[in-house]
Amino acid sequence: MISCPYCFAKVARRRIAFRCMGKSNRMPGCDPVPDEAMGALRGDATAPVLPPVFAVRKPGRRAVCPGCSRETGWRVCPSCHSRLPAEYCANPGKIVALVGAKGAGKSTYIAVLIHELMNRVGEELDVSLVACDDRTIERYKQDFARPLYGERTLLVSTQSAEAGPRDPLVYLLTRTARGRFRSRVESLTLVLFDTAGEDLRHRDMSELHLRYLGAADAVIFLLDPLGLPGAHKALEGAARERSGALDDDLMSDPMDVITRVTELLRSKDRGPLTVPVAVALSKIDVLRPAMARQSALHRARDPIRALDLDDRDAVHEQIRGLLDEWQESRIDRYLGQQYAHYALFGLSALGAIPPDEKTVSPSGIRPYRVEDPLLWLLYRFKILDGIRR
Ligand SMILES: Nc1nc2c(ncn2[C@@H]2O[C@H](COP(=O)(O)OP(=O)(O)OP(=O)(O)O)[C@@H](O)[C@H]2O)c(=O)[nH]1
Ligand SMILES: [Mg+2]
Ligand SMILES: [Zn+2]
Ligand SMILES: [Zn+2]
Repeated sequence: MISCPYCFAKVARRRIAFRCMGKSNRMPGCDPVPDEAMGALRGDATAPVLPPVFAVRKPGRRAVCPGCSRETGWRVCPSCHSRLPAEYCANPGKIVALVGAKGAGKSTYIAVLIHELMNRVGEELDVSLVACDDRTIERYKQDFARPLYGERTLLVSTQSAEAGPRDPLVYLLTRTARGRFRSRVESLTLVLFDTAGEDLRHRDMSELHLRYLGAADAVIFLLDPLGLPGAHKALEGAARERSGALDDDLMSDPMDVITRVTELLRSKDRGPLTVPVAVALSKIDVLRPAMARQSALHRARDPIRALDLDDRDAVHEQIRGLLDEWQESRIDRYLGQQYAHYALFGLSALGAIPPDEKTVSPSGIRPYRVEDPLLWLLYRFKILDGIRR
């Protein structure tokens, strides 16, 4: 069973479908037809016109089109007809749901996390990250990298999925684990879907979001300290001024998103939920330096090519302490009751408070501990070892 990374339908491997290659290079092939399933996913009024999709008895890598007898290797999801990347069919895929209130920093986090994995962190952990499809490359460039790293402007608020379809980012993550005697290569496909905070606040979340959460193998919650009233005193002056604006917006209550998403996950499960959840305080650069001094959070992680479990415990305890201090221990209590595996994190994607509403700090993007939640998830997925020292 795999989950389609585009429509999040569960697909049995024997139901993977194929699309005819169509006519090309004067080769005979089926004529293109309107693809209603694809049109429905994209929310377009007129369905795109593409060569037909067909099912086969035993889907392998290739199949012969019953219409034109031409061989094709274009595998698609039987529900939405999106192309399934070969790597996605071959490797276990993990769908990571990234959720949080509007403005919590989700899009910025994705932009910086991918950038870090492709550069510094990737090198440190011997991890390579490669986009599985062209749309991922295009989308990452256009919506994330170009504005943030190219133009040095902050990202715009993510549009509601109702306004138009948004494709997930699908990456193949490969890691070479160096053992004492031999090294082994492990791969998994990572599907990141950038939700709009706006879409998570409606009681009747869209069907796509429901399927998305239902298919999630892990959840990352981002909690904005600016949205936690108790955190006010701990904020840096500039951040304190700005956080006042959020108080009027009831929709920015971070706890709200957590309970809503948990209720949805619960519909399919009784007892503590087994899906691992990483709960991260985003934007920790807004906290006064005094807060962070002498703390676990302030120590940079040592590059050890594994998850440092002692460091993990220390950070978890420190965030728990902060929430407690801010009279937000209900968050931690609730998570403990609902989830069998949850872990608390603190991170900053930008590393500094933006000087205004539009631009990145002149000192540049200096992320801090952005990879921590993912490392913990890789550890839970058994791709990364955990060590105590
Ligand atoms: N200080 C600080 N501010 C941040 C950081 N990351 C994001 N922000 C601020 O938070 C704002 C919102 O960030 P986004 O990434 O767009 O938030 P989002 O969760 O994607 O919001 P929606 O798409 O509306 O749901 C940004 O414009 C920044 O001003 C950070 O690491 N530090
Ligand atoms: Mg966004
Ligand atoms: Zn699909
Ligand atoms: Zn054909």
